[in-house]
Amino acid sequence: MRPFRPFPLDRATLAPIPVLLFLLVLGVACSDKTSGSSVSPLPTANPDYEAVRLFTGLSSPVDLQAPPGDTSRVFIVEKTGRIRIAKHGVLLARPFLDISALVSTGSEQGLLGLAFHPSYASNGKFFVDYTNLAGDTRVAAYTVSSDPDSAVPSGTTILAVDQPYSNHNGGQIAFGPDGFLYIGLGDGGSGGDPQGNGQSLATLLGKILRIDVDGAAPYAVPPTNPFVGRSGARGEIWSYGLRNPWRFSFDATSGAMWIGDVGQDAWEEIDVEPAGSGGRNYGWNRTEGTHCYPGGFSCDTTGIARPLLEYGHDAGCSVTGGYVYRGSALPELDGTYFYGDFCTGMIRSARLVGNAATEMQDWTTVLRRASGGALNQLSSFGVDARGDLYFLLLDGDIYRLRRKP
Ligand SMILES: [Ca+2]
Ligand SMILES: [Ca+2]
Repeated sequence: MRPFRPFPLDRATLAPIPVLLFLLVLGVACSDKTSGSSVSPLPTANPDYEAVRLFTGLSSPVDLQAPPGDTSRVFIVEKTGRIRIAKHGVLLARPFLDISALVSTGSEQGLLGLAFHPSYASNGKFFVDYTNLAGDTRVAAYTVSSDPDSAVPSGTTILAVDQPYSNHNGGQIAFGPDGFLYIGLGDGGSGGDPQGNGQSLATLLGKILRIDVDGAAPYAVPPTNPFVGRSGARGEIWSYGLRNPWRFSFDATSGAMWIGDVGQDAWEEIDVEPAGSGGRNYGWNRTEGTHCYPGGFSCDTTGIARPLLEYGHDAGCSVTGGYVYRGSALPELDGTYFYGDFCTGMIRSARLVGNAATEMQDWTTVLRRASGGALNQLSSFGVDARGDLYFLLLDGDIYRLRRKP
């Protein structure tokens, strides 16, 4: 393990500014690559769209959520340990929750995810995923106070997962259309999955979990989970073979789960899982994208779910999964899935028709124009209760996609 890994770029021991230089060098070095097949340019998105900067000066924003039906507020997760509220488009000075005293913030660690209970309006419950001071993953339950813009400051840990390395902590949590809480966990870290966690059903690392936070305290395992009752397997597991599902989301209409799984050295992938299709093996560390890992021409791919999309490290180095657009403001984009790359700020979209990705477009210039052309660390996407789409940059800026006025 190296002492410092840029977030969530874990392939080089580099400080943030050298990372940019590194990427510039990488771009030059790869410009004449003929292998890798992902170089072919995609059509550029319609120039009538723009990204408008709404908020700036946040402390490493990594997630943006809204309680169901709350169209006046968005809640922004700062990796450094606070949840901020933007209300009617204005960032409130006082945080909704501040657990920075509980959180490790090095490399890929931090306060990483937020999910509002589907019945938040009546029960005030929400959940967070963070790295504690020992470097381990905690999922904790909190409640809102009598002030809707302020949470009760102490919560209850509902799930504890030891982390063997500082990187690959996952961190996305989201309620599915079935009302269960899904939790993304990376393979534990280092490189290449040295512990073989991705393919092991005996560990929660390298998985997406599904738990029932209402069925028991601290949670119940849904009896319909795919590995319940299998000897040696953890019942919480929903799907496995994931390296670092840094961001995943549910299509609000179809219920499908879209996963951006960060690759090792060569391939970044997007997986799509039809609603209710638990038990899938996404391949890591036997495969990286559609390719054998660590290389070679053949490997055992029996039972491995192939990604819907992949791109090579000529286009980026760490995929950031996004959302299927289901908002009402841009009806022509209904059903369009947005994703991007942390290292290059690339943004792309695709639509799922049958089992294939179609209508692929490149949106990178939309964000580049708005941000002054810099290489951006695209940490996450977000959607509000209206379905409007946001881009989050680790440097503290948040943008919203809109049609040019
Ligand atoms: Ca880890
Ligand atoms: Ca995979």
